[in-house]
Amino acid sequence: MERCSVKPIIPGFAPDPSICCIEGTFFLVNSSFHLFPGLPIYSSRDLITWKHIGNAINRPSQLSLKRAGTWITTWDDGTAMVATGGLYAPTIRHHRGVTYIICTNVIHDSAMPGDEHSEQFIICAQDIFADKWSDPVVFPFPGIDPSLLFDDEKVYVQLCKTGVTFEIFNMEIDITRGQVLAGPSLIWKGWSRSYTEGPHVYKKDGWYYLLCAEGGTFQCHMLTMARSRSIWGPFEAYDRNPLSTANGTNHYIQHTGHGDFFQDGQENWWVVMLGVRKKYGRSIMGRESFLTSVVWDDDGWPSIMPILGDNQKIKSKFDQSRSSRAAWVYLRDPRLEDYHMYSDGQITLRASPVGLTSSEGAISFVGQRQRELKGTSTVTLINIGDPIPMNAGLVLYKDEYRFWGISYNFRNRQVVFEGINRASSYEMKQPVPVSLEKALNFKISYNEDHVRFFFKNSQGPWQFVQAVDTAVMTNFDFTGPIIGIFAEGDHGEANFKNFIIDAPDD
Ligand code: 6LW
Repeated sequence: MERCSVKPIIPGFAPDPSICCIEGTFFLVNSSFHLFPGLPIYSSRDLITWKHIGNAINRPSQLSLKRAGTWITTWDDGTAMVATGGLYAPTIRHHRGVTYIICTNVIHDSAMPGDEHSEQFIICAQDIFADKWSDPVVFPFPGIDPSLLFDDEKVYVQLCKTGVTFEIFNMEIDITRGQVLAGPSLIWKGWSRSYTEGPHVYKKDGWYYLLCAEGGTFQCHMLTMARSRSIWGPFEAYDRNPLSTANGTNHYIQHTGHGDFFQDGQENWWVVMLGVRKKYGRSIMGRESFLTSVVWDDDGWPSIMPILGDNQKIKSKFDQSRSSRAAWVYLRDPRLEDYHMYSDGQITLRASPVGLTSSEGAISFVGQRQRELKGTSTVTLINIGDPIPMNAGLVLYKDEYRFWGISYNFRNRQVVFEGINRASSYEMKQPVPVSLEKALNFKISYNEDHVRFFFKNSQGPWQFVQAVDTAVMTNFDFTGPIIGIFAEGDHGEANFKNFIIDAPDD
């Protein structure tokens, strides 16, 4: 296996990237599924240093993620795919001074598994740094992955119609009202005809180039291309497809696919795409965003430079300001009045009657994306004297079926490790009695192989409670790890301080 230093430009839970360049600054957006705020926006001026500057869905009034639940599909070979509803595969584009994002809200009914439907929506911003995005203009279409093309005076949307097959449709819309003016019409079934999705169209030298992801978002993932003289087709497939895939290689970066081309203002073409860092079958960070260059040949078709690592010229530096307001995430539709974040770093959570296994309801949970493959996260739980019916602690959370946490049960005076992965039949609970204290410290320490859970009293050394092999944390999934604090119980408030995420391992 190739071990190399290649790094994603956006590490940790950053799938389905889309990018646009506005006056020399690049803006990248990712899917965010069940997280609020949703649709994180990252910016860079040099394609090397990236910073999380905001989130396009940042007011609960914009849309509801109440039904962004998770569902599990078990394949014939026994492996499980874990899919989560919510915000899928946004596209970002800039036109005549306005920045647009088009996206899908996948609504999953946990009461009726398999019953998903989707709402397409468009939001816009005049000043992307101001983090003020409009309310969504919603339009119905049974699919995912919408993209936008501004073509002279017309605006086209390309989307993937889901169902038994995944195929690409095009329609003309009125962008201000979301009204369909022409179409939708089928324009391409795909090169492999397997999960043809993630379409984006680029106009170049009189051609409409249609970039798609195919093969499904896991090991068979790829990027393919077709072109046509008309946006309505017929599209001719490139005879050297796929443009890019990691399938069949032993590279560290696997599952590469779903991507977006862009130019840097100096005639260079690039592609940003998703991939995972995979070691011995584990990809603990979920799908992340990678960058590589694109070269057009004399026949007018592009080649994508491989993301290999050792000879990678592209450097990347991710600047995650942990204290920035943009970095904090909650689950689905949070009750923001239940959280108090003080300027000295103290965080108070009102306990929610529903806990981490719930796919609905406002769960008291707040955290940030894990950005480092190897590190330590710690927090101190204070004022723990009273035996109230509450459990509060530190957790590595992916979704309601998969999390691993260490917490304090106020009523039983126990520290409890709890880990579940219901997609892999893994469930473990380990209580440890503790003497009455005023404060407890929790620690999660991680690398690509193992995650370890510790606690300590105000004095004394860290006490090891449990180690989890990351193999039991990995599934074929859409989301990525969040390190968070939570409080579950009938009533009460949990007070935390010194929440430190992704510190270097000690
Ligand atoms: C997304 C699809 C995909 O809608 O995964 O990798 C889906 N590609 O295009 C969820 O992220």
